[in-house]
Amino acid sequence: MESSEAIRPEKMGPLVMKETWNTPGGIVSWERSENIYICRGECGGMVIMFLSDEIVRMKVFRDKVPDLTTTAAILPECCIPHLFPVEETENELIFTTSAIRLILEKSSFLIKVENMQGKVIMQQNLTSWNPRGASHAEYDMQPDSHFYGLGEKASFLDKRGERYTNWNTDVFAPHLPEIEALYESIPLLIHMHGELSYGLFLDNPGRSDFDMRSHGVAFTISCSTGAYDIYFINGPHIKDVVKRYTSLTGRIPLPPKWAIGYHQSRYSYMNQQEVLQLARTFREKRIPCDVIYLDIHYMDEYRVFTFDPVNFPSPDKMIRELGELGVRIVPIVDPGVKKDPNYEVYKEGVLDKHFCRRLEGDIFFGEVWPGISAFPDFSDSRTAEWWGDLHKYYTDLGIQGIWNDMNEPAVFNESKTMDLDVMHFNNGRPVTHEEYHNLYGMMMSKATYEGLAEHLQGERPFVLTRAGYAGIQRYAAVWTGDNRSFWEHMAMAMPMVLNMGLSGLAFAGPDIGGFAHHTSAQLLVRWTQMGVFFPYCRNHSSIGTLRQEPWSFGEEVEGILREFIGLRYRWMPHLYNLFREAEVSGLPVIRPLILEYPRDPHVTNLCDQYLLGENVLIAPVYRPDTDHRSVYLPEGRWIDYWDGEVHEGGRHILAVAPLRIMPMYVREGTFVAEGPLKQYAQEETGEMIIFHLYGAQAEEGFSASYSLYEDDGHSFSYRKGDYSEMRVHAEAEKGRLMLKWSYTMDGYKPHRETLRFALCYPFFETAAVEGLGEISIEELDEGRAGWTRNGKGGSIIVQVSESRDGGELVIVAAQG
Ligand code: MIG
Repeated sequence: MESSEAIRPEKMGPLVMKETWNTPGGIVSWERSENIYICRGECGGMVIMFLSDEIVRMKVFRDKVPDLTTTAAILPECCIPHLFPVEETENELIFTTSAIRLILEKSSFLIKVENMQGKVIMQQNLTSWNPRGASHAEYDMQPDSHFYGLGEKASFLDKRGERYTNWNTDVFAPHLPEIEALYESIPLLIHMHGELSYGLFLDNPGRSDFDMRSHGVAFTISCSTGAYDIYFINGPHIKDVVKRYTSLTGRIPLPPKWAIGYHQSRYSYMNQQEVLQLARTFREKRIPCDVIYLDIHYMDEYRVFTFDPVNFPSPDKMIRELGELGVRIVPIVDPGVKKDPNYEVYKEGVLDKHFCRRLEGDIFFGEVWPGISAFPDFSDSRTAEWWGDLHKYYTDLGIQGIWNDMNEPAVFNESKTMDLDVMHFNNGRPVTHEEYHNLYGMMMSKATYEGLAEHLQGERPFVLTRAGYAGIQRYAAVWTGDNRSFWEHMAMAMPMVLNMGLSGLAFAGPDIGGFAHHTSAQLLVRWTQMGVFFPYCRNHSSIGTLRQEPWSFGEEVEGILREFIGLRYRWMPHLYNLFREAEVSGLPVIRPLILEYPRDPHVTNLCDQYLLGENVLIAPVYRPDTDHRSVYLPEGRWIDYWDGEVHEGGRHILAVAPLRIMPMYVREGTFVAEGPLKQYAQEETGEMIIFHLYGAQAEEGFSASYSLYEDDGHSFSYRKGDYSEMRVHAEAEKGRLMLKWSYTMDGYKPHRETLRFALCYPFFETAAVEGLGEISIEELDEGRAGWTRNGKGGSIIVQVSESRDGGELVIVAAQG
């Protein structure tokens, strides 16, 4: 006799069911509950929350009771709904803030956001979901639409015509123009059309898609699981969007200075002697360097929180010796914990239930470097604390920085990651890995950052991560993973890191020189020239590739690299200032021109040059055997950093760029604060500051300003007010240039007796400086007050004694 198995459905042939997409239908009722508007449709509905005049959260719900939770991307203190007037008409609900009007069409849930002039900023046409839990919305796109953001994506700056998936993925050597998913997922899209820009942030850590390619007059955003929880972020400028997005998801903490120095890495420096020798070579050759990375070979058979007893027998001694040279190490820590009952971390993890499990309770095992491994469930604060605490092992050794890799998480299997049905316990709100995936890496880095902070007792930690989700900037710097030593990848690093900057990731950079494949002398030179003006600056290369330390290609190359790495160190005060700005405002350290010149049609997709801060334009050479390149200068007058030639902007110029030169331009009337050349960021050689002023004039109408932030560079005491801020202002009138400076904050006392001002390539000749004598450069170097002509480009240097009361001086131009 047969059993019921005889009639199992599969035997009847494939079951084809039409998958219908649901929409909420028309609004049947709406209510306000504690400043939250709940609009119910025929099925499901939408919650509308105004987080400010400029930020609106719109979350679609399918059940009766809307779920208002957010992911860890959103700062809880920013998710407070505010009350704004709403007006109901026959067809619409109209919400009004001081900046926007949100119009919800009652028959369809169509949403329009207008500015106060009645111009449509955004239109969301169709919100729908299918029975399997995917959601989807469609938005208007204009003929002049341009798209930015989306974090770490390959290809050009403007994402119009592209389609991307957000699903953190470890693909080896993946930087290809067509790749849709990389290691990081930042579901923030910035849409600029005409004079308007806005951002859409989809807070969904499962798989999502942004398609600006397939629909002609519309773009779509969809996700395959979880909630359609979207934030409208108003502009009108991209800058406003970036500031507001980072007010919602957080900004980078000011890194310790050493973390923004030059870093050297390789997969792997194999033993203690090699690491020490490397550090000594940097010092002997006088090439500045702050950090050496330890890749996976430092561990005992890839067990995290161990050192290999043979190749690294005395890490404490090594770290002490490195410390004397001013070099730190940053070891790699992957999430995979080796399955080995004799290994304390594993044992503890199993006994205390820290590893990701299936619903039924069995631990998920996957293969990574250490062999079969288990993966901590960072979604649970209890586990995150445990993991953070384990870092005491490193901090006790004097380590202050950790490198998180493989935290997508990467697993050596078909899907390249954890099985989708593995659970994350999420402090009592369990979700599947499918719904949680993109948060895994960020929660690892969060646990790491918080653990380090705890054990470093007031020192700023540094975490570098490969994977991340929106908000990762609060915990870690991000590098772009396994690029290759291709010129194309060097060029692609620019739009990639620029868009990362627009997506909140102000502290980012690629592997300089390229990771996989073999670098060449020229590629290393050009890439380093570009890289020393990127926020994160690390040379890293893969096992089995040509060596790519700065001295690997003979003396000429070494000399150029020394010069450029040195330049990063001399510009450290300015760079640090920009990091502080990123912490305070969310604006990126390096910027695409479109951020500063949003009305210039030439720069909508310009990404083979970039701005450091607002006013320094960097134009790297990114092709072999090339000694000229075209550079676009936006409006204004620009001064060639190398020879002082003045160029009128708003046009293209042809820059001459032999190997030792990377074209750089400073906008007229710009201050750049420089310090002394140091071999490592905190070298005790004083805190001399030279304010360089480019293209000063002595004619009425000229003025320039700058503000310099300073603190001890390594502790958190700046958060209690131990920092200083100096305002510098230059203003001209009839043949005289007045310089004024004053401390607007003086909670930190820099170690210096004098201050210097250097007028670089001024438009006038100096006859005198009131109250100061003309002396020699040697006398200036001895610390005397006075001024001197430096020769080059007619620049002059003025030195005064430092005073907490500030001061002023007058530079008198020669007649005629
Ligand atoms: O290639 O730890 O992206 O920087 O050197 C697989 C070894 C594992 C990938 C990282 C790379 C690192 C390497 N890791």
